[in-house]
Amino acid sequence: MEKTLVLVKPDGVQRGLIGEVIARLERRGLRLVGAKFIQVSRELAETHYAIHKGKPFYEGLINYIISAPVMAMVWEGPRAIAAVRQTMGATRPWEAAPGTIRHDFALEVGRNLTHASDSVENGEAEVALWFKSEELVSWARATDQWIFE
Ligand code: IDP
Ligand code: MG
Repeated sequence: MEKTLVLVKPDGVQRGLIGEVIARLERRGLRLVGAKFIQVSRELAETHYAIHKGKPFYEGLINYIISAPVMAMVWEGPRAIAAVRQTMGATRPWEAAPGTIRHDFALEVGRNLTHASDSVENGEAEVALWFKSEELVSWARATDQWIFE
């Protein structure tokens, strides 16, 4: 089963949208396996966003992600990476499809509310970066048989 790292970034936390994001992922059928509310260190932010180092928006991105607490979560399900990216919407909110989180709640790329892993490989690396294995819960949900084929 694929796992993906999901962050409700500081703007989502400040705007009271943690519950909205969780509700949409739950409703989609994804299964929560880990969650923690944390203040991100600059070191973790820089490791997480290392791929963007050198880009014009990099410094702003790091300062954004450490500016207030984030809700970090791991969700799993069949094709969870693609499913969560789809529910989040495109990186640039003005390009995000109606009905997606970024379309429905955001206007600016630097205030786009959420992070979600973009590949199975990155999902595994990001989950390992943000969570210790003992912080992840392996569980069977009562509704699994009605959601997972
Ligand atoms: P993603 O979050 O949809 O995976 P990435 O391209 O990986 O998008 O970029 C990481 C984050 O960096 C974005 O979510 C957004 O917050 C920020 N970002 C990306 N491009 C820009 C930009 O052009 N200006 C400002 N911030 C940006
Ligand atoms: Mg990305």
